[in-house]
Amino acid sequence: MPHDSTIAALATARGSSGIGIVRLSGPESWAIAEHLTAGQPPLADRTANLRRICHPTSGEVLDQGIILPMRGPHSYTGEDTVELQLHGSPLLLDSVLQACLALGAQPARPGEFTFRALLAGKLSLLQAEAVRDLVDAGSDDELSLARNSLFTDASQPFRAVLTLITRSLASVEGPLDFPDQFTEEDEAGALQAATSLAAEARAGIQKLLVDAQATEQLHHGVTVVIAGAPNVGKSSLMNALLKYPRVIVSDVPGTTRDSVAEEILLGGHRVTLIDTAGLCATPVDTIDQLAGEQARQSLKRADIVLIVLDAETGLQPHERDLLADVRMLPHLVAVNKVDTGPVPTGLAAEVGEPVLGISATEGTELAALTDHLTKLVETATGTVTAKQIVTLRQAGELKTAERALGDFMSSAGAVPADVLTYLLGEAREAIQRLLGEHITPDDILATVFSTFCIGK
Ligand SMILES: Nc1nc2c(ncn2[C@@H]2O[C@H](COP(=O)(O)OP(=O)(O)OP(=O)(O)O)[C@@H](O)[C@H]2O)c(=O)[nH]1
Ligand SMILES: [Mg+2]
Repeated sequence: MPHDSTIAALATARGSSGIGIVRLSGPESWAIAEHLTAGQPPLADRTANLRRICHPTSGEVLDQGIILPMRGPHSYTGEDTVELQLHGSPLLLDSVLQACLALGAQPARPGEFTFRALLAGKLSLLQAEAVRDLVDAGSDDELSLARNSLFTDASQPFRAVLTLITRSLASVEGPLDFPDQFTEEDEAGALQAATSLAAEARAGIQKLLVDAQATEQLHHGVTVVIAGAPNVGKSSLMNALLKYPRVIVSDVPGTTRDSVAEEILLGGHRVTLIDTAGLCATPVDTIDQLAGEQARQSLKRADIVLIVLDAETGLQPHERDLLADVRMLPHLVAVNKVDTGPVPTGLAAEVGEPVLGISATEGTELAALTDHLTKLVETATGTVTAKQIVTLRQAGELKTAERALGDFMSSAGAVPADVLTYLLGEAREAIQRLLGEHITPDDILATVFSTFCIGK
């Protein structure tokens, strides 16, 4: 379905970079590119054309770069497209984008290039979602699953479910459509067959819903909370793990107030690291109390707790309470500041488990700490391995189908056959919508492409 409008957007991330790309798609994209390169040789299709890009009215040279024009339908969107590969200055790229808009292009909406590719039949809806997941992948696991969805036929398990539902529906509809040809016994047999097909479809859906849950967990990653008493070096450790000075460190106890979260990759897994306020025996004021409450809230979100003790002070009474609170969670006890003296004798026995002596400021044993933490992260993610990405939208449709199939199975034989066909029809439509069939472009725009970045 060709579009009348031509869209333009920055296709690379904002910010200074070696190269930045402005992308055009639609019927006017070549004309716009030729206008920007007026007075120079015409652009050759599917060829890297080195050209000066000039302002359409003043003629000022905006940049010199590679222009890559592609005639539709042999392009990502299936339309005429042009990519302008320019110097990666945000101001320069914006000036070229503004020039494209001045020549009649419209600013692209989020995901509009991929949306056009979908409408042109270049991608399926599942592949379009996989493009978004690929771009947004925050861990190796998400990246490889998104690649699988994009480059292999990810629709297969959904289609298998759809086939089962369609066969089940045909079984129920047979006696309705040809009542003369079905004895009562045949009818009972047909209903029996329909029920077992529906049960098989439902089991398939339930497996996919497990993948949906695993996908969600992959997107959220694993949360590691750094906790301990004031001044033990939690923030110093946070900065050391992040490898840059993100949070304030000082020798004043109570420096950290708000919990601070940052993402890192550990063993290719997405990890949210949270630095918290020091937990003290008795808060000295309201702010101290509020900070302590927020730290406890953060601890409730923890998949893994990294407890920090201080080699100089040993184990304090309120640290025992913290240890008791997290004992049932995956955790790791680090004894910081070993550069000032060794881990006190008997501390591990007092803690009741092995401890790791580290120095956040000197880097001592931080590699061992990272290894240990990575293993805990792997254990936390290992239990939720997704076989394929199942997005929230897809999970919503799967749940609708699962409910309808459940209703069908519990009412088969007890309600008129047309109610049963209605329920199976509902299940079938949900899976069809999931696959992008029987769904309007407006719905697709609203449910899928609103979560894309601009320029994709
Ligand atoms: N010698 C030594 N000092 C450290 C080490 N880690 C942190 N410190 C010092 O200990 C003090 C407290 O460090 P922070 O990282 O702010 O401690 P914190 O646990 O975040 O403290 P609060 O935010 O107040 O709870 C600072 O003076 C740090 O320089 C270490 O490994 N060795
Ligand atoms: Mg701190």
